[in-house]
Amino acid sequence: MYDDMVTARYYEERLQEEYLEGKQPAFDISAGPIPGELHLAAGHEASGAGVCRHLRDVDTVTAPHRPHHVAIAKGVDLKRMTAEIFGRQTGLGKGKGGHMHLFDPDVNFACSGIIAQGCPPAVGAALASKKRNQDSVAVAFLGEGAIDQGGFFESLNLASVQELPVVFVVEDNDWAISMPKSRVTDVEDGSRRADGFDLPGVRVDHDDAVAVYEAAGEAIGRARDGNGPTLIEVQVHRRMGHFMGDAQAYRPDEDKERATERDSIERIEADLREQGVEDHEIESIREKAHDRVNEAIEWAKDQPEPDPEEAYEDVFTNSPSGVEEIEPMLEATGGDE
Ligand SMILES: Cc1ncc(C[n+]2csc(CCOP(=O)(O)OP(=O)(O)O)c2C)c(N)n1
Ligand SMILES: [Mg+2]
Repeated sequence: MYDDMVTARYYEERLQEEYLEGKQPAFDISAGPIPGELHLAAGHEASGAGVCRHLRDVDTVTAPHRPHHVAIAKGVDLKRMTAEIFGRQTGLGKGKGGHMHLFDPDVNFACSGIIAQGCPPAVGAALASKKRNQDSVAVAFLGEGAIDQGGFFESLNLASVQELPVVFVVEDNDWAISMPKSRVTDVEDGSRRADGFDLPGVRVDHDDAVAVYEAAGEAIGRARDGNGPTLIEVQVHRRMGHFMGDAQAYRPDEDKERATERDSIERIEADLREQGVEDHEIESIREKAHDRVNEAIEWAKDQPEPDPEEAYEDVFTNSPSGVEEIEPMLEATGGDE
């Protein structure tokens, strides 16, 4: 878990540096080596690491727009993920998706910029697992700002009534862009959303990887054993702005300080030391993580740009030139569907 967490934190520190290159002076979001928005998950690492430690490649994970810590903990190919973020041809989505749309079928990972969007596909994966009599599970990560979305409620309902092997993990960082949680819902403990669907709901009220690991172990075990879904909410912290370039004028200074004073990475380091892990062992994990990240970033930056000719390949749309492209597609799929 420590490895996943330091890898994620350092990865994002490096992405930040790369992202800012060429964006100034007017903060042109499309300029520089990483075009588009970038949402960093510093302060969320404990949740990705604690949950994904229980998962295998065949288990499905869906994540939202702040996905790096989860993707890394799930074992997504770091090089191809980085190439995707840099918009390169060898990226996971051939450079078409960017950092919010990472798909790695080898480890059954997907994320989306549409909040709560990951819930229905996770339920679908869980339903498939049940119908096939497999013991794979699915986990949907979402933010606390997404817990009033219809797709979330419908997913909880279907998962509950069909007793599907799925776990919903709400990462509560207190903010949805500039909107504090208290202005969005009167339910302080989001895991209580489970009550309305007669599901177990658990809240981990501090972002401690071991506490998350324990709560997730129970929930994932229950799902694997055929005993249905669980909703977990984990208190995490948004150490950064909503996205890179967010001046956070809406956020009180004390709140920013609170978010950085509790660092789950320092906490797990302290835990490791307490259990007799030596400083040099901790340092070695950290160094290896840094090397792996730097290697992935160097590799990605060397990759070719996508050929503009391929823009309409692998996408659910017709080319601007028109209808003639659709007819062969209809034929291939068997008619009017
Ligand atoms: C369906 C939908 N509505 C609105 C948005 C715009 N949007 C992007 S992120 C976000 C807030 C998300 O907050 P939260 O779920 O708490 O996740 P966090 O950013 O805090 O990690 C919103 C409203 C969106 N992406 N999708
Ligand atoms: Mg949030």
